[in-house]
Order: sequence, then structure tokens, then C-alpha cells
Amino acid sequence: MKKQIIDVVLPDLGEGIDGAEVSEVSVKVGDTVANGDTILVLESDKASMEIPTETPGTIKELLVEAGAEVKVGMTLAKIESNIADSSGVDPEPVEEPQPETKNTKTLQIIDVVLPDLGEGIDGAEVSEVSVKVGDTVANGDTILVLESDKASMEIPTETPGTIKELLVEAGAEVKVGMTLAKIESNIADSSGVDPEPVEEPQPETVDEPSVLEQANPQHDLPNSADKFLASPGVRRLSRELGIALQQLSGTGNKGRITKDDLNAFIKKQMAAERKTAISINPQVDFSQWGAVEEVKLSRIKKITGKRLQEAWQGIPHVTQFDSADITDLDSQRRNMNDDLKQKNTKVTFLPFLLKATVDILKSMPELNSSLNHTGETLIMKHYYNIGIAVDTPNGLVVPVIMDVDSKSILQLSEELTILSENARSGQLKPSDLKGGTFTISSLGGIGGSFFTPIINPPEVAILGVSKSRWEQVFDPKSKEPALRYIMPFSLSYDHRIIDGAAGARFTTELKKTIEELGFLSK
Ligand code: CAO
Repeated sequence: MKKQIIDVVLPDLGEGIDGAEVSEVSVKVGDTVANGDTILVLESDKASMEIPTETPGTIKELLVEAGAEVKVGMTLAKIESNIADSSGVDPEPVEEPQPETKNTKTLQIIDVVLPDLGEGIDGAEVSEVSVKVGDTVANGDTILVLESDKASMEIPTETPGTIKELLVEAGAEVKVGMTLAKIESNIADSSGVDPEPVEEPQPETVDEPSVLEQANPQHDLPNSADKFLASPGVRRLSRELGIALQQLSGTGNKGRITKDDLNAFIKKQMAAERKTAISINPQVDFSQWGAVEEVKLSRIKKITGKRLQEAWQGIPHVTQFDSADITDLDSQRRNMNDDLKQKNTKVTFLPFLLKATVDILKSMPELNSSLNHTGETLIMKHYYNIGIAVDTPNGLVVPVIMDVDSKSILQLSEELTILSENARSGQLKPSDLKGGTFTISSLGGIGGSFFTPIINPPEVAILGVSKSRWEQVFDPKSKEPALRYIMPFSLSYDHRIIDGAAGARFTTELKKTIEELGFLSK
């Protein structure tokens, strides 16, 4: 073995492209690279290309930088490599011995079919189409990325050639055995050799939501529809790390997100996490004043605690208090429960409050919105998915009841029972925690009057419900004191989005609709 310095030269880029701009230098001097490792990403008018090295070794010199124009044949880098040659002469390219066949190659159109995905997965959603018609692909190149409930998978082609037709698009549901694309290929004729087998794609199993996903339950990863410039390598890495590219600002050419941007983002996140994790408590030996016991926090408590701290510190909260006379609602509920007795089921106040809340959200859409990640726009949601805070032995979780506006009181009651049981037995699925637009936290079954709930970001408001009490109030109709069942409630809202007037209007309208039972006829 002898160490030699080998020039990495820009190869022919095909499709008549004789030069391009360097959008990313993926290595630095001193890095060790293997055969096929990307050293540069280029951006031409026609395509974005990763330039790999065919020489394994150590990067000794980099002769180009991001933003530079490079031409075919230009030396890009110098690599120190162990070459198995004692003569000291540059190794002649040695032709791989070819199997002795009497092959002739013919052009054929080959169907790329979705292979068996394993783990009982028979279909999935296309989250990214990684190629386009006209692209040249090699054996093992990714053509699609799929996202199932269980895993994220890159689907490679086993056929090298040119993409002639793409039969699926991002967002489509695909099933095992379905034809995904057609490739024009130089395949050995009948006397020839079968194309090389490619390893089955191994889904990276993500049975449990990642901490990142749990901490940001509504946070979805990017799909091909996003408009962020990033090389396939950076996209792959960001997917593997569970980082949505929308959160990053690209410093590369035309705003391209580079590996350095991804690294800088991760460093920033880690620093922020360290900062948040630093307790405001000084280290104290409490045992000096008496017996103590140290108990570990549950995983849910740690995740929720961090999220609550971030929400409390990051959102300017205002809480508006009010109360509603629920005497009529209570008799309505009792009547309903009398009818339900045979079915051995009953309805609490919460399903009614869900309906009444959605009724008001429809007329005050800013309370059903989210700030977008730049803080420049508000995303108004035309669906009403309400999160319910559930107290469990392991801590607080917030499963979501979807499309509350289209469900009856009874349906909501049944769903609430199932979700809270699943929450308490630890059987919630990641999807049960996603997609909420507003949250209700009810302590009505426990006690207390009024509390200040913390907003569940990216939502902008949360309703806190407290235990109702019988109170003597002045009846404006009879002008007599009357005994009425009064429910205290509070609305915490994000003051960046909701003005005080809107907050007070919401609680006033909610009180009115609960007292007049207006929402029941809708
Ligand atoms: N006033 C008077 N009684 C009330 C009431 C209210 N506002 N809310 C509930 N009740 C009654 C119910 O009607 C039920 O009584 P009946 O059996 O006679 O009907 C009883 O209190 C118990 O109700 P519940 O709490 O079991 O059921 P729910 O539908 O009201 O709430 C759930 C379900 C899952 C929200 C609740 O069990 C829970 O976990 N609450 C805690 C949420 C929490 O911890 N929030 C704090 C988060 S910190 O921001």
C-alpha cells in the first residue's frame, strides 16, 4: 500500500451540462471519505447534483468553494489515498473482469413495482418523489420516499436507466405491487445476466413518537411540496433527524439549506434545550432539615413540563374569567342521562362545552388559528379539532377530538370516554395527540373555582373549566333571588394574536350560548 495524492476531477455531467455552480461543499480538509461519498453539490439551470468521489481517502485540499462556477474536467479536490501499487506509477484504470457472456444489450421499458415493505405494511403515502422524468438512475438510487404509520422508507430502483414515466405523485397512497414508474433500461437480453439484486429497503421503525414529535405533536415533517432548496443528502439527513426544513433559513446559494445550516440549527436547539433544562432551583441538600426521598419524573411529565415552560415563557398569556349559569344545561343533561340509563352510559358537561366552544370559534376564527413559523402570518383553520387535557397517573396528556362540529353530544361523549381511558392506560397513538386547534382543560370533576390554564402551542387559546356551585343569584326576569347552578370558566389567550376585547367577547359569547343552549339546535 502506498499513499498517493489523487485529483478529484469534475466528471461529465451529461444532458449537455458543461458547468454549474457549487451550492454546497459537503466535506472539509481532513475529512475521511469513502468511495461514493458526496463531496460537492452543484446547481445548474437544469438540475441539482451531488458529486461523489470515486477515491477513498483523506481530503488534503479543497480547490473550490460554495458559489464558485466549475467546469467539467476541473480539479475539485485532492485526496490522499492508499493505493495498492508499489511501482509508484499512477495506477492505470483496471477494467473490471466482465463475465463471459454473449450478451447484446437492448433498450427495454421496465416497470418499477412497490416491493414488499415488511412488518405487515401493505401500503403507505408518498412523501417525496425523488426523481423526475428524464432523470438517469443507477441501481439502488432512491426514486420515492414513503411514510407509513410505522416507518419512513426510501424506495430504490433495481433497474438502472432513464425515468420514462412516473405513475405516482407526492401525497398519493400506494400499495405493495403497484407500478410506481417506468424506466428505459439497457438490460442484457435473454441470454444475459439478471440485474444486480438490491437490498430490500429496511424501514426505520418509529413505533413510538420521537421525543421531538411528542414535544411538538402538531409538527409535521416536510414533504416534496415544500419550496425549500436543499440537496437530497440534506433532505435525507433532516428526515432521519426528524427536523422540518421549514424551521431553517438557508445560507447557501438562492437560500439553499446546506449541511452547515442543519448543523448550526442542531447546535442552537441543543443549546436552547440545555438552557431550558437548567433548573431555576439552586442545588440544595434538603436532607439537612429532615428525611427526603428522590423520585424520578415520568417521561410524560418531563416532556410536558418542558413544553409548558416554553409556552409560559414564550407566549404573552392573558386570562379572562367569567361564569355561566348552567342550571338549564344541567337539566337538559339529566334528561339525556335518564334516557341513557338502559344503555348504562351517561354524559358529563364536557361534550356540551365542546359544542358550545366550537359554536363560538366559528364566529371568532382568530381563536382557532396559529401563527406561522416566521411569525409573519396567521393560519386560519377551517376545521375544529379540540384537545382535551386528561389527568393520568403519569402526567398530563392532551388527546384531540377531531371535527367536533360534525359530531353529536353522544358521539363526543363516547369518544371522550375512549380517549381518556386510552390516555390513562398509556394506549394513545401519536395521531391521537396531533392536529388540535384549541384546547379545553376541565377541572370541573375535581374542584376549585377559576384557574389560569397554559396555552398549548401552536394553538392560541385554551379554555379552563372549574367546578359548578349552587349560588343564590338575582334573577333579572322575576327580580327575585334564585338558586342557580353556576360554572366558573377562564380563557387564556395569546395576546400577540388575540386582543383583550376579543378575549372578553369570547367569554361573553360562550356564557350566552351555554345559558341559552343556542348551540344545541345547530
Ligand atoms: N361542574 C360540576 N360538575 C362537573 C363539572 C363542572 N364543571 N365537570 C364535570 N363535572 C362532574 C361530571 O358531570 C361528573 O359527575 P357525574 O358523574 O355526576 O356526571 C364528575 O364531575 C366527574 O367528571 P369527569 O371529570 O370524570 O368527566 P369530565 O367529562 O368532566 O372530564 C376529563 C373528563 C378526562 C377531562 C377529566 O376526567 C380530567 O382528566 N380532568 C383533569 C384535566 C386536568 O388535569 N386539567 C388541568 C390541566 S393543567 O392546565
